[in-house]
Amino acid sequence: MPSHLAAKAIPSLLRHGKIRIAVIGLGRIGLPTAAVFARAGGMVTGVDVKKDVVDDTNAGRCRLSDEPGLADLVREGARTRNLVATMDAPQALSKANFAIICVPTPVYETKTPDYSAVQKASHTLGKSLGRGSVVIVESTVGPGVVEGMVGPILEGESGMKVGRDFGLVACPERSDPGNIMQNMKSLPRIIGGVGSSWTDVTVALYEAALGVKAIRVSDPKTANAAKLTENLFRDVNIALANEFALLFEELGVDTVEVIGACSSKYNFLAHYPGIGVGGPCLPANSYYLISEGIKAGNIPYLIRMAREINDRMPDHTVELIEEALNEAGKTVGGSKIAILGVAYKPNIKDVQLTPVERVIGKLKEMGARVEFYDPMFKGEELFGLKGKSTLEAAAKEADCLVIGTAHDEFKHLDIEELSRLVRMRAALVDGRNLVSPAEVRKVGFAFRGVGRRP
Ligand code: SAJ
Repeated sequence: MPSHLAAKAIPSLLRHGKIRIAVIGLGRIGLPTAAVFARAGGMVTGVDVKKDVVDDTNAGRCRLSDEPGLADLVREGARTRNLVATMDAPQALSKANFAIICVPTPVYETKTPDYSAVQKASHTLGKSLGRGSVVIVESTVGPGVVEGMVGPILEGESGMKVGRDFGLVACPERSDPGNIMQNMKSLPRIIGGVGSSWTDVTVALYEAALGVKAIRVSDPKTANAAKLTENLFRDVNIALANEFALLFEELGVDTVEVIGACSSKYNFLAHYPGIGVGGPCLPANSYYLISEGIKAGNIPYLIRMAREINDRMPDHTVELIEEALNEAGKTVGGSKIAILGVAYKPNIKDVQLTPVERVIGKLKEMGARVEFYDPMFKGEELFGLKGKSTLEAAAKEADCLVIGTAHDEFKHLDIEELSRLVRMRAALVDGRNLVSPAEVRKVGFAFRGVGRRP
């Protein structure tokens, strides 16, 4: 049975393999977390409901090929047996000093938070929770959800009391998908617990394992509020950039040129307009705060409006595609439209809530023959389409090229070569501010870009 560890003893206990850590959920956050704690000496048991993920981890294999540095760490963890994975949660959890919840928190169609995975993990954990252990929630949730939902479930299942018999702490993940290992080594973690002694041991654990000074905050809801604040700050600023883009297109002003000029001022933080905001985080996180706000009788208008603006951008991109094709003397219906990049952001293999999916769906509805090429999904089936294995194959005989993701491979497109591959006169629509409008027009394309001068 785990006992309440002293914070100052943590670094040496960790180094000497005396600390048992369970990580619930071995996805894009859980697997790197488990691997990093294992490297630091933790005896880590990863728990996942997917057998293939468990088997892969135990065999030292890692499918997150777009996370530099992770595969080596998983291999090392499996080789040393500091990292083992299981589907048998009670066995892993009953002996753990620390249990870290890293399960997804998407939103339902109704735009309300789906905390079902966190609830399920809390019920499972509560049944096996040992006195003196610490439950750490890394999943992103609304402020108050850890205290108000996770805590009561754990108490109900264990018969023990938060803060007296076991610890409950929020340490929301802050890692940038695609750069997670780098972030883990450099980004301070924000940690807030129910009761300072539990916060102490958690701060000691993360500082010892990650080697980065942690930021202590008063309680879990403050830690969760901080996580949402940094993500919603980004979402709202992207919405502002998108609003400028919609406006400047009408005024004949180039938004990218404007942002470039504004970036010369010390307190201007550049965000860019585009085809839309995707991923498991930004399109969902706002609704955690909106739902807590509504419960508290305060509706956050700006945050909600920002979501509406960002959610509008895929449709606006389809309007630009229609305009550009018309300028080329063609229509969407019957045209071959090649989408370059479907991932929700550059250089990662992830299409969760990607704005490109809605663009593809609308173009198909309008009768276009849609193809896509994405270096992260060569030849793979997505959105009812089979990805092309080369850029050239996708562009060949196309009536319109649409840039959906700013992958590195598209950073230096050979516009002249593309103009020879497509069925001229053709259109090129830039949804990620990647190409120079002048260069594209010079070789004969009809050009449109989000926020660019038409
Ligand atoms: N985007 C724009 N314009 C911009 C920046 C981004 O349209 O100026 C779009 C991207 O193309 C993408 C979406 O927004 O579709 C989200 O991009 P992102 O870079 O925010 O990537 P995420 O969602 O993978 O990661 C965010 C990060 N949050 C912040 O930077 C504040 C990451 O650090 C978080 O850990 C992550 O959310 C998370 O897990 O919450």
